[in-house]
Amino acid sequence: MNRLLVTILLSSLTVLSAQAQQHKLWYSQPARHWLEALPVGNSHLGAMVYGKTDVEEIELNEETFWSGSPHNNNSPEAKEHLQAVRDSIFAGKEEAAHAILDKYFFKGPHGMRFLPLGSVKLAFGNIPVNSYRRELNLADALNTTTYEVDGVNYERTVFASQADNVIVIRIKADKKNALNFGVSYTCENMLGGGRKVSINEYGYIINNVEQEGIPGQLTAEVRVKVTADGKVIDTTDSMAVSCATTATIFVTAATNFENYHTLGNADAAVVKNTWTMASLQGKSYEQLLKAHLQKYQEQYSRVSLTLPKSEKSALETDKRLAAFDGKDLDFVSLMMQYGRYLLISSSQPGGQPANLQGVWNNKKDAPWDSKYTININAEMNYWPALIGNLAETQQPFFSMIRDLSETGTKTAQDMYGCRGWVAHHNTDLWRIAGPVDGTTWGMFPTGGAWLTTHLWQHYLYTGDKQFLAEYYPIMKGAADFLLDYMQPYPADGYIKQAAGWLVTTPTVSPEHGPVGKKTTVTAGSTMDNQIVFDVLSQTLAAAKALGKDAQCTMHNAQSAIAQEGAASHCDLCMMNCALSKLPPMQIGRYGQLQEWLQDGDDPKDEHRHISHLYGLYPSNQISPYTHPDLFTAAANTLNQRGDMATGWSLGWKINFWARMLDGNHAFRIITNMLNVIPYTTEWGPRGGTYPNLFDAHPPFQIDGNFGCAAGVCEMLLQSHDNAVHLLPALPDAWSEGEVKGLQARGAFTINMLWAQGELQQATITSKIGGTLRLRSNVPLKGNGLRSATGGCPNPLFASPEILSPLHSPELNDFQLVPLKEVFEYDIDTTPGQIITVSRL
Ligand code: FUC
Repeated sequence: MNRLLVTILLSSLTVLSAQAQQHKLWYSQPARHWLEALPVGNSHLGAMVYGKTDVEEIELNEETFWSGSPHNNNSPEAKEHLQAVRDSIFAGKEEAAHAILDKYFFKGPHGMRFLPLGSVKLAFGNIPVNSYRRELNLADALNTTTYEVDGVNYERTVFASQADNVIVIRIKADKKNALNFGVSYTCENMLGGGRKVSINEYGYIINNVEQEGIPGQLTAEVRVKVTADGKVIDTTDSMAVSCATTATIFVTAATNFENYHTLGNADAAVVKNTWTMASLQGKSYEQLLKAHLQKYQEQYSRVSLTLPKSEKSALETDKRLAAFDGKDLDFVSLMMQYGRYLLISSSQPGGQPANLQGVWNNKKDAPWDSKYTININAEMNYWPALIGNLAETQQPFFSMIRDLSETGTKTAQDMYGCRGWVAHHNTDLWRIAGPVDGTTWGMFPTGGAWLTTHLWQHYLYTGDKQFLAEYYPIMKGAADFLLDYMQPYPADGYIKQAAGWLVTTPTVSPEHGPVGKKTTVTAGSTMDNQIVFDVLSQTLAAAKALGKDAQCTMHNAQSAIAQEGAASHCDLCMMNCALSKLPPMQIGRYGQLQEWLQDGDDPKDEHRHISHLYGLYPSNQISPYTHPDLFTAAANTLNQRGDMATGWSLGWKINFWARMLDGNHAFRIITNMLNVIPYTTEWGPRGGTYPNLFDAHPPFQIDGNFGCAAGVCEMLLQSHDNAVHLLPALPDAWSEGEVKGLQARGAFTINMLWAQGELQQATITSKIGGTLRLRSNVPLKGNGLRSATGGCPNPLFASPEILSPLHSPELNDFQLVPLKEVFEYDIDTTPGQIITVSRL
């Protein structure tokens, strides 16, 4: 391309770049509904701000305020019926197995629920206002409401500080003494009224509730303190500000939760809040704001994405969403950054992981209890964390995995007599690991195993061996469970070609069953086989990286096949042996990747769970370069399932199409997701986006936001398949743009600039050194760059060898998906080195 043209394009991008950092959600009306209100949070606390001018409402959450108390939900009757279940499944009598499972395996409660924690209300009186605007600025995590009344301009700023664990509400008038309003707090389960703690400071005690026989034993306290430069009058349980010019309200909350098995005394919350409020003493508003900005921006500003705007970009956010026509590309980068904003705001070290609604829920009975669904949803929450340069947001998730490895050890023993640990398709604050809801959904013994793959991915992105050593026992515990739980498919079983394969059973392919069966219960679903492959091969690779593979000490796996193959009698040997006996992936009669051992897929079925493509994303078992047949089968499955779905399923499909290296299709799914769903639509089959840009399943479920954010990143950068692939799935419509700060496996930070649909320049920072293999759709030049030869030189982004797939004998016409030409280069790097490559 002409050098002058490139220079012009690049300088126009610089102008855009400054604007891109201005990502805001804004509206010219107060929120009428929670799904129009704007979220702020610091992981511990969440708040939804309505921006009302008569009675402002700030709805609160505290991340540990759930129903119930410590308990487990393991069925003591499961073990004695396990063999009967397995026998029925192998005999093709899955419905009979289903009945036994429902009767004996689902005895405990079905998980507790995440509870709302009331509202702070600010009463200003019912006066008409002018020049109204409310906004959430993603660059600084500040929510601002401004308006004018009788010539006085009012400004409210709300933020949730990570630095000080407090929600700060600052109200200012631009005329002296013009500020008059009342402050109160309400919550349904509040015990009595407020208690005056100190001057202009009240504490409100709220008890949690019992659920399914598990007594409520949590006590929360919400603390509200008001300061103002006018008068503050405090009555019995509320306060009023009068004749002020500036007022600041501080809100914090805590419970007596210590961890999943221990609660503090009932006054523990009061003690925590007193400590928080005391730590604010002597700090000015400006200091608090500065500390908030420092902590927040350090994470948020690591990544920027600049895509062109259109005339629609200037519309207020709900109208902009409704008008989305595929040209306002800045809206795509807004959605990506909103996902990062929501993750920063709902998941920080020391806190709880983001649940189905992050940390925001105003319903007494939230959909699916707003808990952790670990057959896709909780995992999806963390997809943007590594690639989107927010690795520390995973810490609460990793703590939950550690907790589950403890509770799940008992579940594995009590329910199945297996070593290691198991978790099924759901968990909650109390880290239940037994199955819930019934066989159709809950009989998923690989939920915990799936979680551990995130530990390995963290290692691949960082190369952090200390981290790997710390979590290795948890990975191995998941592998040990699988070794014991899996069974050899019997020679007289009803699926003939499966004889001898090592399979999980009972299990499900999440929430979906094959044609001709009235149940989801099965053996060796494709997703399970892929998860087992990952967990065993990742544990083996971790043992190798940590130098543990020389040890051969244990040889007590229960499963017959493992024993039979365990010639050298150690767990790692058994893992190797088990890997060779897993069912291979199979390509069925419609050219699809089979979801089950049998060819039971319906090409007209548009079910939201596409579990068998776990191997395509998030895993890396389906490569266009090493297995073009599987890659084609995955494309066929995706096309058969269609482009519409619930919110989270759309989020997954963006990532799937990115992995299919088809940016145009991925963008089509994003466009489908940017379909406005009115706040009145609480339930429905078709996903989209609510006016406050929360993902609509519907109902609101935050995983779609995170899936979308991860998907946009995955379209721009991939590093799972033997190379760091620059711009692997750029849509034709995104012809120019710039991204900074994305992370690749191997601990590389990548900045890229593109124009006319082609990469122009990439700047790569190597954090830990190592050989970088670059893959690009255009030829590249740069110092030290040489044409790639041989296998992937960097084990951190090398893909594993999988078993060769089997093809259905009925499949005749199978056209491989054509691939674009790619260019590959190697370059050796040292820690801290910055490399610049450009288009040749
Ligand atoms: C799974 C999904 C549902 C929903 C729920 C929280 O069960 O099938 O669509 O997302 O989790």
